[in-house]
Amino acid sequence: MPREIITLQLGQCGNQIGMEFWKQLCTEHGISPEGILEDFAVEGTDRKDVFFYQADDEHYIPRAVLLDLEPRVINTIMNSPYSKLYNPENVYVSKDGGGAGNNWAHGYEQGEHHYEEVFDIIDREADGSDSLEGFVICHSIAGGTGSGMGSYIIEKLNDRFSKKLIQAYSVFPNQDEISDVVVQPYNSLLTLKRLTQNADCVVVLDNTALHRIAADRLQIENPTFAQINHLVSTVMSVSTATLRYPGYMNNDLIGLIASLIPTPRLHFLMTGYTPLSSDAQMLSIRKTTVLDVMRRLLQPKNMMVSTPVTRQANHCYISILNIIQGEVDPTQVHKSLQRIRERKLAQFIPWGPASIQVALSRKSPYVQSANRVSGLMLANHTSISSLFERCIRQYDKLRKREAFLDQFKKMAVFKDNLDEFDLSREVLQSLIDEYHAATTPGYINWGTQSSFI
Ligand SMILES: Nc1nc2c(ncn2[C@@H]2O[C@H](COP(=O)(O)OP(=O)(O)OP(=O)(O)O)[C@@H](O)[C@H]2O)c(=O)[nH]1
Ligand SMILES: [Mg+2]
Repeated sequence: MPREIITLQLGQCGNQIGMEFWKQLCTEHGISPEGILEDFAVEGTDRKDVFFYQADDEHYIPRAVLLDLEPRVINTIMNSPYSKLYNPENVYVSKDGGGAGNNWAHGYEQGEHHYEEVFDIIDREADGSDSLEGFVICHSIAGGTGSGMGSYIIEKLNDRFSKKLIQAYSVFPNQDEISDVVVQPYNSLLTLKRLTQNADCVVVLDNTALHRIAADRLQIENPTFAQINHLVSTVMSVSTATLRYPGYMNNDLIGLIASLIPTPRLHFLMTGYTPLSSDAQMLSIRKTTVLDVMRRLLQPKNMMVSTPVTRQANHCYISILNIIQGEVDPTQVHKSLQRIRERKLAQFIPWGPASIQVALSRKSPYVQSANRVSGLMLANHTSISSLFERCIRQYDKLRKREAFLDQFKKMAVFKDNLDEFDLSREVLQSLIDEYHAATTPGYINWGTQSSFI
């Protein structure tokens, strides 16, 4: 039985990464930009119906909802070769068209304002699936629409579809560039509260790390969003490969999440991918093995999250899932895992089983790859908390100066007081504390002892 997943893409970033994701999925499943199955793909044993459904005339249509408060990005999609792919009834652009002006509270308020229309679309999509497993949200946490309207929608999804999973692909802002979004820390903090409380799993896509990888590893001097989003769509497509090309394990989202997230709040995942194309040039002169791939996935430089180089605290892995594709001899996997264990290449939590899980995934027969073996690591690592610590530090600085609060006070959420800020800070601080606690054996008693340090 298909376990369908509905994708919601919000704001500029959400729609841009969403568009790349659908392009990639079409290529992998042999679906043309107009949604027609290519002749060479009719015999496929892949599972297209998780992410697509078929219209009366057999066109494949993404289970996707495109939302924005300004028309520019969605217009670009609607003027691209992929314009006929989407169900036009699932494309929603606010009529005022002014965007949320990088203001979380504005986006949140607009979410409330457009609630009926947006949830009509979502309900229709949900009714159209046999066995809906959950929702995937694509957005950035730093702007106004993806963060604010995204927050509102995540809360409502949680209320209305309480038994369905919510997974987010959340883009974190680039810390290396001077941001034009000065209120980024406000927006991020408020969004992170919802991602902590209302999502089941968040795949963190960190623009800081993605830019560094593009610059250092792919030798692209000033990477564009299109180039960065190519990395993002690789992560998104490989992380859903086991759902689309089912094998023995991780065939549904719940299985994937359950194997990575042992405790409910610690659900922010890092990713790593290898080989990147510049590595591939090197690979042409030698043979890649599963061990090479798995070892490389454990190197910080391959991680798509910018945690500090000097590893303070005793940060460690809570869990790891490596999705390996290509020509792999399963006995090599066992040997590689043994080697990694002997050499202590990965430090695990002291309160649970320390193991790297490996999913050998089939991949699209229609996409040629230069590499024999490639791998994506999905990792639950306690050092993700350093991103949240940075967010709180930046927030505190702004808040102390009461900077830019006026534009927030104009919105309903903050009309009477600024409690929502304080509450969000508390939630995020407690998440950080929990990640630190997870590095100690005493974590099993977390939450039961009030004096836990
Ligand atoms: N990786 C990536 N990041 C993006 C992209 N577009 C925007 N961003 C990042 O997203 C953040 C800004 O959020 P946007 O998505 O532009 O904002 P929005 O959700 O449309 O909200 P408003 O425009 O304020 O209504 C910044 O941190 C940008 O660096 C993209 O295509 N790819
Ligand atoms: Mg926008």
